[in-house]
Amino acid sequence: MEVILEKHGVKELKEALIAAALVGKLAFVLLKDGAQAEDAVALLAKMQDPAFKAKVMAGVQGVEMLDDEIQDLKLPELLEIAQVIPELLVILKG
Ligand SMILES: [Ca+2]
Repeated sequence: MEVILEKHGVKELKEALIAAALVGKLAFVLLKDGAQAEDAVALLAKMQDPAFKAKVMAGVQGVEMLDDEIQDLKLPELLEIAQVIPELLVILKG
């Protein structure tokens, strides 16, 4: 049972990393020329994108589990989390 919970925590952490990359990338793109009213419009428009919204919500929903998970990370879990890095790079470069 504990193993299942830890696996779940790893999944939440990966989802949170993806959500942070998506939101961070969007904020960077929108705010690099300063904050304008249309940035808020663009953000709202982006939240209408079901794939974007689903990933951000998945990351946000698990965030309360992350404290315990980060304090309890083991090497196999780190390796599993590292598998998310290529997806993060695609988001950040895209
Ligand atoms: Ca802007």
